Amino acid sequence: MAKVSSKNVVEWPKGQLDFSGGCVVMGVLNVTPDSFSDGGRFFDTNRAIEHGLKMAAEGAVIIDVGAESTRPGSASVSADEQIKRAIPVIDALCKKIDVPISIDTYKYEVALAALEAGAGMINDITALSDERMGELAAEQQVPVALMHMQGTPATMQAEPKYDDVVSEVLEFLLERAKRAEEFGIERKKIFIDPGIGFGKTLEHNLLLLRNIDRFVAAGYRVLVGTSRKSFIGKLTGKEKPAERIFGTAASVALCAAAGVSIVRVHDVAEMVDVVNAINAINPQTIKPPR
Ligand code: HH2
Repeated sequence: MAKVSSKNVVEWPKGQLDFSGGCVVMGVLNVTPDSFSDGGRFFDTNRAIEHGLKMAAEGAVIIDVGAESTRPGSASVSADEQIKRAIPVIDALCKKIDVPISIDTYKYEVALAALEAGAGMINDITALSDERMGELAAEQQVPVALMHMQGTPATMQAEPKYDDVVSEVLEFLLERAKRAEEFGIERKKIFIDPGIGFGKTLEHNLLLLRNIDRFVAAGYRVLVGTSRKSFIGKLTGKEKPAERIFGTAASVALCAAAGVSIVRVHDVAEMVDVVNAINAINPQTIKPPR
């Protein structure tokens, strides 16, 4: 069994995450009409709440609520509309379960409303491009996920270019993580995320995953979202996102074995099995942040 160390438990006023057993699962809850893999399925508030409860029962230790699709080519959704979609769901889930709720947004007003409704984490795909997000997370002592993206969702897949994708993405994330610490966010509450599929070709995604140990060794905890993404479709020939579960499982296993702390997934029950198995086989990979 893995050694239990208090360094492996992250606690804050609204939640706790325990990494002493290894990698943990974040369940994706898209309260959107148009997300790439499950658009429309959980747009209805009651259905979204039910799905959040189901994912928690299946072993998700964080639920990531998003109210704007950021799939390639998508347009941005106003803060008012995101609030209208996400807040009733967050409010209900916080009353029913202890699992921390993360808000997937880069809009300050949405993050603020979500935290007021009980959310306990901010997942920002623009890695605190709005400085108020950093101040908010520091003030409320909540964890943050900082993701790398080249361009914006509307244009990011047009022609992604890097000289050295791994070094450039890592350098960007370390710079943003340092900035987050300067805002007053504790290092143990910062998760860096290479942003699989966000301004990346198939080869870029493969290089990032092949070198995910470099991110793990960089001094911060790592979060990775590969679930059902189009690169899995390209590798497996599976057109429909819902058919990409085994391909997703392969990438989740690789991440968990490399010491990634959180995997962000749609298929919670299946990926909990994957990480539990890998955590048992590979307990030595658990590395608290320096
Ligand atoms: N991927 C998506 C959305 N948010 N956040 C982080 N930190 N990392 C990711 O890889 C990530 C993310 C895209 O997936 P999904 O939410 O299912 O799709 P959509 O953006 O179409 O709603």
